[in-house]
Amino acid sequence: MTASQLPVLGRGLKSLPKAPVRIVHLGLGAFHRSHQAWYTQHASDASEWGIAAFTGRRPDAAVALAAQDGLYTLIERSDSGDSFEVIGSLVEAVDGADVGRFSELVAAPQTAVVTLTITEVAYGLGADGRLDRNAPDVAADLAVMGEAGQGLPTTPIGRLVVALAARRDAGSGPLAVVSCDNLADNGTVARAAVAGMAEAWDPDLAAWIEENVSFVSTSVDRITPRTTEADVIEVQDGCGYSDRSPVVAEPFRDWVLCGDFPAGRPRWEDAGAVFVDDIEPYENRKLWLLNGAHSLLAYAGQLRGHTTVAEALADGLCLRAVEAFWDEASAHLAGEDLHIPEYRAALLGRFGNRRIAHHLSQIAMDGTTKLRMRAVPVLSAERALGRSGSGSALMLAAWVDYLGATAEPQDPLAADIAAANSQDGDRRVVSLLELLSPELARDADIVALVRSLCGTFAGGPAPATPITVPVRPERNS
Ligand code: CS2
Repeated sequence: MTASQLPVLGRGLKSLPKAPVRIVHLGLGAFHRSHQAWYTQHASDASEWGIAAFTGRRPDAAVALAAQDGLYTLIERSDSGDSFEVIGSLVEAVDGADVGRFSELVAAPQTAVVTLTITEVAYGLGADGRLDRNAPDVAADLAVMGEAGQGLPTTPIGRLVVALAARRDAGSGPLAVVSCDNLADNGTVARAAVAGMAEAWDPDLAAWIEENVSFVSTSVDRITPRTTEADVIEVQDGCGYSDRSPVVAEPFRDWVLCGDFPAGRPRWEDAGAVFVDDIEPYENRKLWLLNGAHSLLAYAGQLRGHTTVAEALADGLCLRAVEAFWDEASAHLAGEDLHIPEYRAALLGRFGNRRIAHHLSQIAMDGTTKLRMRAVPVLSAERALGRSGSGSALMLAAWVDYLGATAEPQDPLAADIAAANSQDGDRRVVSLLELLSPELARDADIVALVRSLCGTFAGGPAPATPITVPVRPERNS
């Protein structure tokens, strides 16, 4: 049978009963589908909790999924083989530009939870932790929303604020907003972003949000590389149907949540999610050890000519850099429950899974936002104890070198990076560090340390080619 003769997933094939929409998601990408949608499907009350998911920048993912009635195959890829599962918790997939439908669903009384995977940069916060109202996209949204509330915003936070206004107007009562982006204290960050936009638009709405919206903090984890054409073909061959939107993920998954759900939630704990009172240690463990090592490998690995996480980890120089950074970070992770040695050992196994082609170029994006959370806190903590912080400084040096070798890095501060890059020597390093932390950039010892570490990853085992930057995917992995 040729591919075009195969039955298509969702068109009468494997139809699953549809749960009512009670969760609205913003940021329909691979990670949402491998993580929150998986947890929702595996909750014991899954039949009561359907997800309506909206894309962020482009409609493509919604169009492809809608054509399959929201169904898709999750390929769970371990280092010994693949297994397949059809996920049916997405009951509606919609273009994010359809702010009307988004508002209608957020305003519906049965909706209890709004989840977000909108990327770290979409929270639009300045260095002071408050919404930067002068950022061009935020200012454009505020202008278009206007006092009469007529226009349609384009930023995720603008869309959420408009939808929350619709919920207030409908009298549908409280609900929970759950950030699933890799940010420290992401619930507080989401609250600050939403409150900042609401205050600028409609102070009464800001007061309503304060009273009625619970911002839940979470630490999310599941390595989800971008789907390739080979994955589509693998599903055809292995499952005997056509699925244009499979998603690939490692077997490991983790979800730690902290906060209230005033209108209820699925029993995600049945699927392994953990609810805690103090999330910070878990967040830091994940952000520093997993994401920190990822960023280090992304910059160092590409400078050494590698393409994927597994390739970079197999390079002794990169591995030693990761271990040195982990030693520093671990010194600031307290608590027996964190099981740091086991966590580190498990990470080496996860990163080393060669069947997962997790591209370094994808992780390298948005370095200014990511390094502020992945490298700066560890370096600052080391300095506060009077230590050099060379392990974290090496991550910054790799980033500085990567920016010197990359024509057009994807970053919200790309223009500032270009301006900094036009300078030389210490001046260049200071200007780049200022984008991460003005305080660190003022410390002459740190500048000298970072500068002395530049060049560490020059001349790799693979020939150095100019580093290229891919098109930005719809949220991340
Ligand atoms: C990665 C994460 O792209 C990145 O910045 O570090 O997306 C990482 O793969 C996930 O957080 C894993 O849970």
